[in-house]
Amino acid sequence: MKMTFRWYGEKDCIPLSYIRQIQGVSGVVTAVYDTPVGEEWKLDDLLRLKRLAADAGLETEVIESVPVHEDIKLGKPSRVGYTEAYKRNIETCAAAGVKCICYNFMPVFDWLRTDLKFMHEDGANSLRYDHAALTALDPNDLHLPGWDESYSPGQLGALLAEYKGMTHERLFENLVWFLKEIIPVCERTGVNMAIHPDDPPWDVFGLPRVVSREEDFDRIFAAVPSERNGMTFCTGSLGAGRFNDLVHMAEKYAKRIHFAHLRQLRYEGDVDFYENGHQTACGDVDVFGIVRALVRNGFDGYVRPDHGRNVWGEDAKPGYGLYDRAMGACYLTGLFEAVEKEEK
Ligand code: DNO
Repeated sequence: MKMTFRWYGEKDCIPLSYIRQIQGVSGVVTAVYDTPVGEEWKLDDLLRLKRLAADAGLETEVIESVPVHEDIKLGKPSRVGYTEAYKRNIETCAAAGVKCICYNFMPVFDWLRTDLKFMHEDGANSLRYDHAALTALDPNDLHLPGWDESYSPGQLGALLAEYKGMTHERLFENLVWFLKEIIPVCERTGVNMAIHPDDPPWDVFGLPRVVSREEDFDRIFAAVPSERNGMTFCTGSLGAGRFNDLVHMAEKYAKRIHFAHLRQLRYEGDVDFYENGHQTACGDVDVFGIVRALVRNGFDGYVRPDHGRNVWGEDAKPGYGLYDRAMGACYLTGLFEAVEKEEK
C-alpha cells in the first residue's frame, strides 16, 4: 500500500512542502489541468509536475484523472480520434513514470452535491447531498469545484440534448468499446486503469450511470478481463448506495483495486447523506472493516484520504482542505499498520 494525497497542481492553495510533512504520505495524485478534455497532454507538463513533487520529496505515480471525452461516452464516430489521443496520453503518463490512472465514465457530470458547506454542530463544515434539492437544480447551469469539465453553459445544454435517449445498455457498450481499445496499451506500458464509481451511484437528471454497483463491476471485468482493467474503490461514492456491501466488495475485488479513495459518510434518510471525518465511528462506512478486507485479500494499490471537512477555520476547496485530509491520512495509515501487523 502506498498512501498518497491529492494535489491540484500549482494552483492548489496547499503547498507540496505541507503535504510532505504528513508522515506516511509517499506521493501526490495530480493531473495536467489546463489541457482541454480529449486533447493530448504534453510530456513536459507531466515531467514538470513530477519534478516539483520530487523536489518536495514526493512521488507522482497516480494520475486523477485523464478525463474521457463525452463523444466516447456517447459512442459518436469521433470517439475514434479521441480514443487515439487517450491512448497517447496513457503512453505519455507511462513515460513520466505513472503507474495508475483514475478516470470515470459518468455522462456530463462528475460528482454531485447540493451543499458545499454543510455546517456541523462542532463548527466544521462538509459536503452534503440532498436528493430533493438536487432534482430542483437546473442541470443546464451546474458547475462544481474540482470537475474535469471543459464546457460553457451553452455547450452544456447541447451536450445534455445529445444524451436524450441514451440507455444504460448503450452507455455500457460504449465503455466496453473504449476499454477494449485502451487496455492493450496498458498491458504494453504497465499502467493500471482504475475506473472511478459514479458519485452518487444512481442516475441523475435522466442521465444513465453504469458504474454504480457490484453487478456493474462484475460486468466490466468480465467484458475486459485483463487485470490492468481495475477500479478506484471510492467508499464515499459506492457507500452512498445503501445497496452496496463495501466490506464484501473490498474482499472480492482487492486485487482489482488499484486505487482506494477512503472516506466517511453519514446517512440521512434513504438517499441523502453528508460527509464527515474519516474515522469509522464518524459515519456509516465501516472504514476499519474495509481496510481489514483489503489487507487480508492482497490489496497492493494506492490509497488516498478523500473528501475531508473544513476544520480549524480553513476555507479550502470543498472536500479538499489540508487539515482534515491530513488527519484522515494519519488515521488510515494507522489502520493499515495495525491490520498488516496483526496479519503477519
Ligand atoms: C471528487 C473526485 C472525483 C474523481 C473523478 C475521477 O472529489 O473523487 O472528481 O476525481 O470522478 O475521474
